[in-house]
Amino acid sequence: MKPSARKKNPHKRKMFYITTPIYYVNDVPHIGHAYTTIAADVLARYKQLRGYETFLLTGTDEHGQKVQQAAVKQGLDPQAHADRMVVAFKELWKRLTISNSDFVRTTEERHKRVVQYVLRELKDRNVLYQASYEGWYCLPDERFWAGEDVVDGKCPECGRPVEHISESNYFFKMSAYQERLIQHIRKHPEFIRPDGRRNEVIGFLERPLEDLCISRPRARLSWGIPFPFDPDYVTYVWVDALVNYISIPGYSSDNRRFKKWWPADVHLVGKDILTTHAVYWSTLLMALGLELPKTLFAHGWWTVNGEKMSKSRGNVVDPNAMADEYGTDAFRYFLLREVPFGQDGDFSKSALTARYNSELANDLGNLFSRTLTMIERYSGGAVPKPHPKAVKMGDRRMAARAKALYRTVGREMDRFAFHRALREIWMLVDFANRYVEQNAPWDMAKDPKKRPRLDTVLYHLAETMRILAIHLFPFMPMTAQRMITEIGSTAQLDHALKPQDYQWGKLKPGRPVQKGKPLFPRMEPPAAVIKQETVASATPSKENRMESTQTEPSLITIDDFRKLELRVGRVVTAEKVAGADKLLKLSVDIGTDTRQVVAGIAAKYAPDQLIGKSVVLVANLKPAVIRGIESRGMILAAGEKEVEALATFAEPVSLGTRVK
Ligand code: ME8
Repeated sequence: MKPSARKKNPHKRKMFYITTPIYYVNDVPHIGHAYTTIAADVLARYKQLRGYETFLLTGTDEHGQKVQQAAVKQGLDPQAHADRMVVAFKELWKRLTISNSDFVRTTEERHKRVVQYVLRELKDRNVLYQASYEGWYCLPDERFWAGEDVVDGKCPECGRPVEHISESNYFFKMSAYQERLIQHIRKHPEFIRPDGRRNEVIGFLERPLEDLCISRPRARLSWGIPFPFDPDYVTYVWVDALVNYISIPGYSSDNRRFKKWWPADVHLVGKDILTTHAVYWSTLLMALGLELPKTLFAHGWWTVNGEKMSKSRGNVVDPNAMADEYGTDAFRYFLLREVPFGQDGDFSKSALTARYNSELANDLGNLFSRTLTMIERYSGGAVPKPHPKAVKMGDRRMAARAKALYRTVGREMDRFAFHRALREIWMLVDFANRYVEQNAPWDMAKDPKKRPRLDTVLYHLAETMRILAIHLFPFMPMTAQRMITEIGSTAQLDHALKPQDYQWGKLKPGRPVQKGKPLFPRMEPPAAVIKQETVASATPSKENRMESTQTEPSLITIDDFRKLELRVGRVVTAEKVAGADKLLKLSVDIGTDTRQVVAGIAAKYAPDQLIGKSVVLVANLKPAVIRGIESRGMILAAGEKEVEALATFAEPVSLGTRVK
């Protein structure tokens, strides 16, 4: 880079290298694979937007016994099988708008050469030796286990049967690095994340570390990278696979490039493969004299409708089908919003539909569409010019919140807390929705004297949409780019923005807006959700009442009670539900979040009486759909057949406080 060019660059030259696991090609990808890859893409896009030069690497793991067996089953040779399967991964990443910089296949020459170089290096550095080995082998995990580890003839990790094997192999002196590795993990708390996972690895390292068998006799398994100095062996598939992280950025082939990217900033993996990364990979890197990656993040596991996902159960979720049904962006959003990154989560279409309708179609989609409609209707379809003298406190507050997202979203993203970053963004969405209601631009439009105020309000909304779109981009790239364009900005979000683009007031007045189709057309809830319709009503339904008279009252333990997450909330909006006498649709602010709740209290309260009231919200109730409206929580009220009074507070309490 020329010095003059560097001056123009508002950011220092910052690099971000992130990887996903490379997936086995023994089967087609499912939501688990999609999850890791989407998360990596979100981080890469976020960093790129903030001026980093990014490198996102994903790919496929094509050698080894598992893949060979899958090929045999298909009646194909392993290469032909891999060539066929890899298409499903590449197509899916396109479909999910993954912006990977490269895609590695371990059967490519550029990778195989480096694996062989690594083996020679290990030999030259005297960390390889040959020995005969007897032990138990888990074929699906491709791992050896010592006799004492095996539980009833089964693999201690996956529970499947192990085979007894006796053969001569090459071993890597992994044990020699045990102490160094422990020291490294202790000294670098950011190395293994989240914290709980670090403790797991430390726990694993409390036992003596064994050496690692890194070869497989060709006579037993031919589908692997040949040992360069012993034609009787192929490379253990895990060593082959892990090397992808350095082979692609140029280790041993392009030193400048390698120096530019290595060490990786993040290896993103599922918790299933944390040990292979934290222990095998780290010690191999130490043996090669290379730096360790800065962070290894092991995320949690998805189940489906509460069950383990498996082919035999027939419940494997195809990400293509989800993208068809809900759209790519909504699917991406859901995976990262639903579960704190690092924890396990459960996937269900009812949860996806509920979030889709309430957060995307309702909160965000309606806000955006209302903003554009009002600009079209009251401002001739062009972004109006705000009037400095007409700016009020509420406008300043919204602008301050919008500006603050740069810091708050950044803070959460840098901690891998995607769900919290989205929550920060949604606090602005909720604020803007309230802002529309409070300002009622439709009333201002009736009075020509209120023109300056109307223009100011509409400008504030449009500019808020621009800033929202910027922060949403990593999560929902297509939607965010559409928002930006429709609001009349020319920004391209797949490029680095300038720091000032995150500031308030960059949207140019006078630019034409162009309202398109709804961002998220409402979805019919899946049949299973409709069945739950009665759950969130404050007055029990007939069915529920019958059930409660038939069952004996029983005592609950304190632990049962603690399962309830009761929080202080405040009613922000309330309206009647069309066609239902008893129901009101409320939005309840609980500090971190604003919940839409359908409550059976219309016989007792008129909507206006409720606005501003403190209430107790059951915050961890499963979402339900009542009369086609999602209800996320329930408010507590006293009364047998009819509601008599809402539970509220005698003293002021801050929103979101836990009630226990
Ligand atoms: O292990 N929930 O490949 P793999 C969340 N080739 N994530 C899941 C998941 C689930 N239910 N199921 C799979 C391999 N994943 C090796 C990796 S890397 C050098 C070699 C995701 O095809 C998660 O990221 O079995 C997990 O770590 C990965 O897929 C395993 O993919």
